[in-house]
This record gives sequence, structure tokens and C-alpha cells, in this order.
Amino acid sequence: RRKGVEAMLKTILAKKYQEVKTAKQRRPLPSLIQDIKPGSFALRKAIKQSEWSLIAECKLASPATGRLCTRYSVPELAQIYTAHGATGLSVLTDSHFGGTLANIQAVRAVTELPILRKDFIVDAYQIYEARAVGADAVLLIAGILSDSELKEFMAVAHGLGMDCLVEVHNAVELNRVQQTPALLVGINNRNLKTFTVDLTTTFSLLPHCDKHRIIISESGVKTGEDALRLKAAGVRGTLVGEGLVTAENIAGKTRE
Ligand code: IGP
Repeated sequence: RRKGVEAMLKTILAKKYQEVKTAKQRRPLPSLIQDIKPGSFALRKAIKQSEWSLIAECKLASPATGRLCTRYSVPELAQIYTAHGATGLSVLTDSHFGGTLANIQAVRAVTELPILRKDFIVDAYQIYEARAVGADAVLLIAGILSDSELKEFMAVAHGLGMDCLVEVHNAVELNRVQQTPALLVGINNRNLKTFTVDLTTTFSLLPHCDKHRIIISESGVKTGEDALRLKAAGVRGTLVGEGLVTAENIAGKTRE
């Protein structure tokens, strides 16, 4: 099983390089840039303003579980999250998670909340693409990027007025990220190579985080109680997908 899941990540990344290549041919960067108005770091502002943040994820499916939500569309989820107090929204744009880039535009049309493009960013082009459709931030996954890529992509995003949520899963990745200007650091409780989820990932890495970084705990948060434990440990917020989209009462769960 382990091999199978690792192969999945490789498959996703291989497809991603192909998609970026095609997108660049269809719309070269100089043309894409003409459409871009810089952002204003909306995600960090929203997180700094709240004592506790919920980044609510519009997640219809995942490779680990298949279909998660059939009751609502992505913009419908965004509307529910917005009406019930989310700080920001994460919109998956990778096809293996039921996502498309157009979902960002659709969400932008129904909410003023900051939007994070959740994808496997492997090329700076995807950051411009994200801003062109109205995203305020991108996810950068330390485990799939080199140090120089991390720094380059952060500089591109910051130049566009966008925030980066820089995702780590272990101490080695955390140390690498803490050599960069990353302000928003996401501790992913899910191992992307095995899909196993354990909140102790956050509790064990937290003491090693610089005081000035804003720490968000990602994945596997299911209950208000989980959130309270994370908050008590010093985390500034959480990023939740499955726990929200599979809740019987999504609005109630968002408020919780
Ligand atoms: C959300 P969960 O367990 O609440 O559905 O997890 C989010 O953290 C997860 O979707 C995620 C992800 C990623 C998806 C974390 N890192 C990288 C795709 C790519």
C-alpha cells in the first residue's frame, strides 16, 4: 500500500508538469501578466486580525478517500463557510481532488474572504495563474520543492501581493522553511507519501517553530475539541477540509 500511495504523489506531480507546460503554451506568461492586479496580503491580514483562524477548504474529493461531498458545489461550500465565520477559504485546483482553476473564479464571485490556491505548485507560472483568477495566497509544499524553488516562489508571490502558506511535515522541512522569510507556516498532519494523519505532528513540531511565524495546523482536524487543543498549544489557526465537508451540519461545524 505504501508504494502505491507514493506512486500517487509521483503521478500527480508528473501530470502537473504537463499541465503547466500546456497552460504556458496556451497563454504565455507575458500575456497572463497583463491581466494581473497585485493583491494586498489579504490572508495574513485576516489571520493577524483574529485570535483564532479557520481556513475552510472546498474539498469535493481526495485520492485517499475518493468522493467526499456530493451535496454541494464548490461555490456553495464557499458561501456556507463565509456565512458562518471562516477566516479564509482554501480552494483545491488539482483534478485529483475534484478541483479546477475555474473554481477560484467561481468562489471569488460569491465571497470577499481571502482565497488560498491549494495545489501542487511546481512552477512560478501557477502563482501568476492563481492571482489572475483572484486568489490571495498559494500553498507551497516544502517536501516537493528545493530550497531555491521555495525562495523563488515566495519572492514571486510576495511581489504579487500574495501570501504563501508554506507546508511542512517534519523537522527537516521545518528547519529549511525557517531559513526563508515564510510568515505563514502550515504543519501538515497528513504524510503526503502514506496518507496517514496524526495531530501529534503539530504538537511535536510546534516547540521548534520561531516565535514570529504564524503556525496553521493542516489536515485531520475533525472536531471543535481538536481545534481547542491546537489553540491551547499555541497554533494560530487550522485548515480543515474533510471534517467540514463530511459534517451533517456544515454551517454548525464551521462555527464550532
Ligand atoms: C485538509 P483534511 O484532512 O481536513 O481534509 O485536510 C488539507 O490539509 C489537505 O487537503 C491538504 C492537501 C495538501 C491537499 C494538505 N496539504 C496538499 C492537497 C495538497
